[in-house]
Amino acid sequence: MSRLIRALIMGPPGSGKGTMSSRIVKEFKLNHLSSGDLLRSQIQRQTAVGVLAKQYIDKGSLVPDDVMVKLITHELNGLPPNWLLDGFPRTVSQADSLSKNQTLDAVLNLDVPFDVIVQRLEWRWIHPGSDRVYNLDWNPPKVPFKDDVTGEDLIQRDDDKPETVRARLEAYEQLTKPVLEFYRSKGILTEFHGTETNQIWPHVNDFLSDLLQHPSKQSIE
Ligand code: G5P
Ligand code: MG
Repeated sequence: MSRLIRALIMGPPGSGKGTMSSRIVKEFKLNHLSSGDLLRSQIQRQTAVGVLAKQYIDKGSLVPDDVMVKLITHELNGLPPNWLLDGFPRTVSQADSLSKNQTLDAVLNLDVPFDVIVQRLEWRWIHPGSDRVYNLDWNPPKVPFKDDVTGEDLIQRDDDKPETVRARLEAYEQLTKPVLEFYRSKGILTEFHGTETNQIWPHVNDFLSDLLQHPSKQSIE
């Protein structure tokens, strides 16, 4: 499996992008870059980008395009060309900028209904040091509220409050859904429908295995 893949994973907040990404990364040895994890690390370190981003994230709004494009471009330039990008692009303008700088092999969209998402986010706890994701109901930590690997405390994300989740879903509907159309029109979008990560994962696995064996199937400059 020597071919390099540059792929995006998309889907509404809470659709399981992070959970699916860890499975993909493990199976296909891709570098995972999550825009949300990156922003939370900037917030934790109180950088200028982090201070600015927090004002938007806490309201459930998107961080301005110019800030995001600069941040992600810088990170991607430092990665080998074998990555899975999660949470970027989230606007058509971001998608446009990305297409000027990078070639993409695949865009995967997790089409999970909104009604199953809200409950999931209420029950999500994360390990801030590693961004490992748990769910009290679905994949609980071995010891309650402690990270399985380090034993450190888990926390809840500030933007997982129900009113902020509603704002995030609205931002998704208005600004991010058009990005799906952007990639659909380029013939590079593959959709995965379902309500459970375990149910969607075998299809994602088959799709990426197939892409690795038939590299010329898709890809846009
Ligand atoms: P993020 O961090 O990118 P979102 O809103 O896109 O945030 P989020 O919340 O990280 O996405 P996810 O990664 O799609 O969700 O989902 P996940 O964490 O894997 O799973 C959610 C929960 O469900 C977990 O508890 C998991 O265990 C559980 N789960 C998974 N599968 C199942 C299942 O099958 N069943 C059950 N029952 N549970 C399951 O972005 C955060 C903010 O940063 C800014 C924005 O303000 C954004 O709101 N931002 C940007 N702003 C502008 N442009 C960009 N490109 C930006 N990127 C980030
Ligand atoms: Mg995530």
